[in-house]
Amino acid sequence: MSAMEALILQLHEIGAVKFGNFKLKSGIFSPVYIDLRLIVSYPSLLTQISQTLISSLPPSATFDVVCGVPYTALPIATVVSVSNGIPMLMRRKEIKDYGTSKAIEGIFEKDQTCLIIEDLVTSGASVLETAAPLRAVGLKVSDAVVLIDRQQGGRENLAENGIKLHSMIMLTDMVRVLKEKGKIEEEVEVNLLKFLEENRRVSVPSVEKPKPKPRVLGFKERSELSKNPTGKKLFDIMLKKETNLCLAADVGTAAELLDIADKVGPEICLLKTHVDILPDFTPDFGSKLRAIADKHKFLIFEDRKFADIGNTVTMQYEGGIFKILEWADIINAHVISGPGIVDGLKLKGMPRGRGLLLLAEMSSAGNLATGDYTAAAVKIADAHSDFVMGFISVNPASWKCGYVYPSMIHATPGVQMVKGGDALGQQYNTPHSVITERGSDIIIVGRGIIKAENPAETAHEYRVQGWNAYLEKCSQ
Ligand code: 5BU
Repeated sequence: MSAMEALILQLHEIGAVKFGNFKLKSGIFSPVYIDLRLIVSYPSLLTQISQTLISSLPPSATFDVVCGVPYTALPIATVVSVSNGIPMLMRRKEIKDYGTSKAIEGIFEKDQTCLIIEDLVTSGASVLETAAPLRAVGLKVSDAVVLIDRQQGGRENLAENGIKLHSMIMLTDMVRVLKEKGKIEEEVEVNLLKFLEENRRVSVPSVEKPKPKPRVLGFKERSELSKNPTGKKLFDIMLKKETNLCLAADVGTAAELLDIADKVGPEICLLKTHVDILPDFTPDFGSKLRAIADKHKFLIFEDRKFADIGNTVTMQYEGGIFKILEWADIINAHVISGPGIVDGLKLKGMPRGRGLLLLAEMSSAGNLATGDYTAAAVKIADAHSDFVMGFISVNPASWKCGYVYPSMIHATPGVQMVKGGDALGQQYNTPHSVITERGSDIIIVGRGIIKAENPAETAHEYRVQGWNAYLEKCSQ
């Protein structure tokens, strides 16, 4: 009996392979269910699996570190690491909002190659979820090894994302061996082969091609369409610097803000401020930030979220302690008070060539900027396209009315390397999803960068992800 046959029989023996009618994570019903979580209770089996996994790899699959897909493959990866003396990394499913906020735990060097270890692959989605943060921190991911391949498109979906899948056991082999050894009836085998035939490819949401959209215009063409000078300028900066990253510089003091602006400046097209959170704000803050912005060629966006009637916002924009009009290229406003707010802000901003982003959507859970409200914001923007340069948006690709506005810039907050949220309702999507599937132009990243150990390096990673996603979108 071969090692593979022995392994299949043992897995069947411990009840890790069950036959019946089971609903899978992808929603489809399957005549077989494989639960490899049980293997932690069988140390010698776990050791055997871990050893065979590594020895089954072809010589072309070279790597420096291994990373198991959480959670079932973690013990497998640990045993592989320990018994072969290969360092391991761990991917967090949820990123902490305190401490270092790392998605990847462990020590590695940029450009090292990481082998992903997985227990079971159906569509390959879980492997891709682990590959994304590994790649985001600069690791190369070209191979993944799996104990059981359900043969439902995982190999193809991973190949499309540059990952070669090596599998120890194919589901068809497993069924054949169990049938040969008299563990299952012929009817079960026939049933299963029929199921596999009908479910050859389970798609992965993140690698699914977006639905056909009108041709995607690039920033160059869109800059020509923009009627607002700051909108044009922002398109041009994005193109020239090859970045669609906006830093949300929510740091504790003005001094820290100026410091991070200088460090992260080369990576960004836009720096977003909340000037009213700075305890050491002084009247020269604007000119100091402007000097840094000019040095690194980025624009300044004060996320003031004006919401009052037209007459009041003119005073809030120009006056008070902050004198936002003096130094912010871009401001934003809610449309809750109606179009008069745009008229008010325009009165002050237009003569200075400033630009306005309307809040068409928000990133926080349960927010009310949806449906008709979003449509109303788009309508107001359309009527004031000389001053309104774009939107704060979350999913403009889903707008029935808005996505057709290539002259408008769509900027999205709530972005981190891994989908998730914070304890106070913030919701995060990944740069790739925001730019490609959700149809935005700019990723706005705050804590993902400012809480990182090295904000400039991390900003660079976000920039690469955001820009590559833009290029991918344009090439479709
Ligand atoms: P974060 O640390 O990446 O969660 O910061 C997000 C920033 O974007 C923060 O400054 C918010 O005030 C801002 N923001 C947002 O998160 N969601 C929204 O809908 C809008 C702004 Br509008």
